[in-house]
Amino acid sequence: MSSDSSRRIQVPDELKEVLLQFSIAYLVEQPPDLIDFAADYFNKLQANRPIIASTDNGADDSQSINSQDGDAEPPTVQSTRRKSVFAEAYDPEADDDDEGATAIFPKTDEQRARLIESVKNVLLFRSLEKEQMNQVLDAMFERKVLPGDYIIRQGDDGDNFYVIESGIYKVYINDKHISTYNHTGLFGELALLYNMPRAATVQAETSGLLWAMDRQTFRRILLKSAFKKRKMYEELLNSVPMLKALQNYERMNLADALVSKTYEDGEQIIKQGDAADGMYFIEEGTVSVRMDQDDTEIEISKLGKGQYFGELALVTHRPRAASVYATGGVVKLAFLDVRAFERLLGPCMDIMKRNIDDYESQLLKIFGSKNNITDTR
Ligand code: 1OR
Ligand code: 1OR
Repeated sequence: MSSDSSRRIQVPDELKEVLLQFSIAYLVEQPPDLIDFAADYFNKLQANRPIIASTDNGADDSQSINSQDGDAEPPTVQSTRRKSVFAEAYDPEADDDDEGATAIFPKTDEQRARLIESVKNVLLFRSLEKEQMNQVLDAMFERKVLPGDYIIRQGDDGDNFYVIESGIYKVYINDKHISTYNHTGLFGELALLYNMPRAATVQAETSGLLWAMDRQTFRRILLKSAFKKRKMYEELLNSVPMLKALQNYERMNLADALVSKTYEDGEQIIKQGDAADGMYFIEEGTVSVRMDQDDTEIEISKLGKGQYFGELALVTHRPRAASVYATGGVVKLAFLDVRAFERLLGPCMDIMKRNIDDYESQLLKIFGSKNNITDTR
């Protein structure tokens, strides 16, 4: 969604989100004085910001570290419920878009393959379960555009949202060119997301191909599932002491990025020596951490609900230091892939590193020698 000059600078997602929401509020309300409006807007935003971390009992870092010890009690779920940021923008209970069946647009294999390629990098889709993803693919339809075509006009009601397969599209607000999409990206989500008139005009500069999804499907599948997911992971994320280092908004982004995985009793989750693709939070059940030692494996730790593992290899960029198995029944995990880990868990890095120092000293105790689990050279 960037113009040539803005593409060189990395804009943090949080900044984009806040500024976009502010811009929309400004555009919709059209107040006489921008600065007065901005001062008021951001004061309100600050006043309504959910209270986090510091008032919670036992939220200090030393407890976070101890809670990862095999013998420690799993941390309790906090009683102070934080309101999800998302809930303020969207309330699925109040959403009456739930009636009727979802449209299905039949596609050839070739079309479907192109569509999958186009939506591959859409963040909004990445966290969908397989079944929902198939619903989304079924519900999207192709739209060919010609140079000069208006796809969206500012002020209109929102009908569809679009993922770009090809073509160049220019975005105008009040007839002023503000950005350009170059053969990739998506647009038209704001009006559907916030139930507002179109915030901008989008016009095709070249011929191209878009994949569209109607408002109802968008809200039903994407919004509802994102909302449910945030609700579902809210408890887990609030129960992981390390994540208290995150802002509420950051924790919600984390919820969006998590993927649920289930393992049967005895099943291997991580294999020592493998390359790492992500880390895990334990939603339910217990896992056993084991290390190879003279042709056998010995258990070095047991972890339970609210604890995490698999972070070590991501932090040190080394192979997995240990194997991890589901024990004592079904284990439910929330998986965070390495890209999301790097994008979202920066604020927790210090705590994770201290915890890793703790592994080192345990290692020394158990094996009597330094096994170099964290040496990154
Ligand atoms: P929509 O449903 O409102 C117009 O229809 C679409 O243009 C909008 O969703 C976005 O997907 C897309 N502000 C608002 N809408 C934008 C912007 C934008 N850029 C792209 N769209 N910007 C803020 C300008 C003050 C530009 C941000 C780089
Ligand atoms: P990983 O990505 O290396 C295996 O994959 C995971 O097991 C590892 O991340 C940690 O999250 C987890 N030493 C090394 N890894 C451990 C340990 C551990 N405990 C859990 N993991 N020690 C146990 C300390 C109580 C020290 C070794 C004796």
